[in-house]
Amino acid sequence: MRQPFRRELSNLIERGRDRQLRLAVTGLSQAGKTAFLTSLINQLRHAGVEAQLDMLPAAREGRLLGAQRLNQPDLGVPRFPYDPGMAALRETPPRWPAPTRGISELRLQLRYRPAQQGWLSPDIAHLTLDLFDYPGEWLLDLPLLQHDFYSWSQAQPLHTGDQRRALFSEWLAEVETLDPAAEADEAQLASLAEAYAQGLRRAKQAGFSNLQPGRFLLPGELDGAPVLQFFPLPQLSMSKEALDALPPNSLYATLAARFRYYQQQVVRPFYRDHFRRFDRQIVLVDVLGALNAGPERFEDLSQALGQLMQSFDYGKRSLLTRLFAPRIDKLAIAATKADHVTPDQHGHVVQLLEALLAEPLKDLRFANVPVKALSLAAIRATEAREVMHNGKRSPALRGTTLEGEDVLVYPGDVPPRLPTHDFWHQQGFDFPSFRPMDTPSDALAHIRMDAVIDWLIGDKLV
Ligand SMILES: Nc1nc2c(ncn2[C@@H]2O[C@H](COP(=O)(O)OP(=O)(O)O)[C@@H](O)[C@H]2O)c(=O)[nH]1
Ligand SMILES: [Mg+2]
Repeated sequence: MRQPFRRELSNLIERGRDRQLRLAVTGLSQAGKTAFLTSLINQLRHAGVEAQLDMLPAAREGRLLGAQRLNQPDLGVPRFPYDPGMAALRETPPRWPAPTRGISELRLQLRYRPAQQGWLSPDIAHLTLDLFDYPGEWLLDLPLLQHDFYSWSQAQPLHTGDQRRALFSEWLAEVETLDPAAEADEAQLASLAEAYAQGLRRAKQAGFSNLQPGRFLLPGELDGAPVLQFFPLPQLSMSKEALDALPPNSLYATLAARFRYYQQQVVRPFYRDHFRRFDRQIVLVDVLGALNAGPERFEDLSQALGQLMQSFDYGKRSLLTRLFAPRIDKLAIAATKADHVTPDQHGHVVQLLEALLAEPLKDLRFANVPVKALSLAAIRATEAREVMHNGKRSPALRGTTLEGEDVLVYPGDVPPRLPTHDFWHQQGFDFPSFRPMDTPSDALAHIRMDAVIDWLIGDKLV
């Protein structure tokens, strides 16, 4: 075959099989997933005209023509509420998109002009992007699939950290008097399960992340169902063998059976239907929020993310593995809400993110999966300014707080490493939550959405 022809043909095959991309937007509750998806859709829809996407070559070169919503493949799942989210952002005063309470999907078709025009390549090509959104609380159920009831009970961080232990103290005191071999008392199980759920809700309120089971926080359609009436048994004094041999009506066996049911009937279908098949992934982390919340919660977030990333299948893929065993072959990890700090701190934010995810990053590097770490603001709520301070220029942020107060602040220095004891005690970190800015143009203001879009899908738009 002649060289040019062969190249054309291989381009064509390449495009043909990569027309579709499933992007996993992962992050714990409040990480910024819904804001990210809203901004992603918004930027791509306005790519040709108003969106500021200079870091994305297809947009910069004017080849990205825009994006259209298509009917999604799964008719049983609600559509991602993009229009309501945009409407909230355009209200006076603007509001953040409403928190996610269930699963939703969106299929976006991008139209672009291939960079190299040849007699075999089409004038206009398409890339279909499948996106879905879900409550972050449910994501932490994925690590629960790797456990049985015994190991799960032991893995729950109920005794680590003073603040966390305090939130569960009453429940712990009662659970520690239970005899695993005693006959299960339904009413007692129901009330202890409710008390455990309350502990999880309080811990969530207090900013903790590593909270399982996720449906206890946001039950969805399972509200009040007996499948949610279990809890871990910490500090078991009997051996696993002895526990496994207990009769089915014993307390231990009853809780273990409910745990298995939850795993098989709630978590596994969620994983199978939504998390098994992904091509690319972005992990969103509210690093700055964790820094604001203090050392115990910062460590808790690190634990939760480490566990979580073991639930995904990473690795290079060939045409065959793509067809039969899809894998995530490229990944971005992003510190969200970067507009909470001044631009000179963004480098440190990324270093801190890398330190927080050091363990999972090591595994990814070992698996030879390309990963990019960056900081971004999906929907920028502040403007970077400079103020004169003691005769020197220094950076500052201007924004409006959620309460409607206009402020000019310097939120603090971000440590480039995991914060030390001294950092927490001397320096700390403090910033307000901002209200979104008015959006005069169609495209939302952002920080580095273009860089992240380029990393995640740019290679498919050539
Ligand atoms: N300043 C700022 N705040 C953000 C940004 N993205 C999200 N937030 C804030 O974080 C909250 C949670 O975001 P959301 O997308 O709902 O998180 P999710 O739970 O992961 O879907 C929002 O209500 C905003 O207050 C951002 O880019 N900039
Ligand atoms: Mg959400």
